[in-house]
Amino acid sequence: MSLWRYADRLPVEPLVTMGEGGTPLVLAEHLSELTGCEVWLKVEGANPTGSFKDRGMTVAVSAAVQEGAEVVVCASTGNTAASAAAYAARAGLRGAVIVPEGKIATGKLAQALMHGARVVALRGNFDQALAVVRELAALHPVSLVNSVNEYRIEGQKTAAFEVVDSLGEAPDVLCIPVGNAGNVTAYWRGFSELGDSPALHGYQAEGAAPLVHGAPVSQPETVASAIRIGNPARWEDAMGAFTSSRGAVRAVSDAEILDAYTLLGSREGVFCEPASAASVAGLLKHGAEGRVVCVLTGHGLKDPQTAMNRASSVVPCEPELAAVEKAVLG
Ligand code: AN7
Repeated sequence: MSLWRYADRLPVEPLVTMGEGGTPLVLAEHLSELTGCEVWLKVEGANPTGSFKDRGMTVAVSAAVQEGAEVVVCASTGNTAASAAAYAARAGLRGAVIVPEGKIATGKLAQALMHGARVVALRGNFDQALAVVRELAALHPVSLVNSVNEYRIEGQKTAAFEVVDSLGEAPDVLCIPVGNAGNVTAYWRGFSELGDSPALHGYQAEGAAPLVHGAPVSQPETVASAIRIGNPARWEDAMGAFTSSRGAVRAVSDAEILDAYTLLGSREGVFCEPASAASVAGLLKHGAEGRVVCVLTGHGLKDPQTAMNRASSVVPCEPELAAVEKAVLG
C-alpha cells in the first residue's frame, strides 16, 4: 500500500503518484548476530525510481500541479534528479535538473535523461548547484523540489509512520545516512507527530561531514556520491533532531561504507547504493542497543561502476559440460 494511506496527514491530494512508499522492512539476521541488536532494514530502493526521494516527490509535484507550475527544477547528487524527472514526466511538466559534472552515478543520469528532463552538468559541486537553483527559483516561476521544499519533508515523514506501523512501536535506534539532511528532518517530524521517537543516529562520510565538524566543507569528497554534500540545507533542523531524540551525528570512512555495502549484498541479500550503506557502517562502528532500524535509502543498481569495482570478476567458460561443471562447482 502506498504512502497515500496517510493522506489525512499530508497537505495535498495525490495528483501525481505511482505507488511510492510501502517499502519492505526486512529483518537482518546476520547483522543482528554481529551487533547483538535486533536489526531491521528499511529498503527504500524499492520505491518507483529506486530511492526514498519518491516519497517527497509525489507530494511536492502534486503541490506543484495544484499551484499551476509548469517547470520543476532541482539540484541533485543523483536520486533527486531521477525522481524529479520521473514525476515531472508523469505530470506533463518540464523537468530540469542540475548535477555536479562527472559526479553522479550512471544509472541516475540514464534515468533523468529517459524521463526527458533537461540535465545540466554544472562545473561545480552539489552545494554550488543548490545555491544557484535557489537563486533561479527566486527569479523565475519554477517549482524548486529540493528538500528545502516543505512538501518534500511532509512526504518523507511517512517512512517513520511505516516503521512504527510495521514494528508496532518506534524502534530504540534509527540509523540513517545524512547528506543535505532533509531525510533525518523528515523522520524526526514523522516520529514526533506520533509522539514516539527512536534515538536518531546520523552518519556522514568522513570527507563530507560538516555536521560532525560543525562547519561547512568546501570540497567534500567520498565514494558515496549521494552524500557528497558540504553545506546541508537542513542543518539546523537536523541538529535539532539529533539533540531532541538523544541521538548523534557521526562520521564513517569510505572503507567502512564499502565494507558495509559488500556485507549487505553478500550476507543479507540486499543491494543498496554506497551512501545507503553508511547507516550500517555506522551501526557496525559505533554499536547500538535494542531494536535498530537502518534506513537503506537507495538501490544499488544506481551505481554499477562502484559495484563492479568492488565485486569479484565474472568466470569465462567454454560451452561444454565439463567446462561448465568446473566453472560452477570447481
Ligand atoms: C541514497 O539526490 O541529495 O540527508 O540530490 O540519494 O536527505 O540529503 C541525495 C541524498 C542518502 C541523503 N541516501 O539524504 C540528491 C541527494 C541517498 C541519497 C541521501 C541521499 P538527505
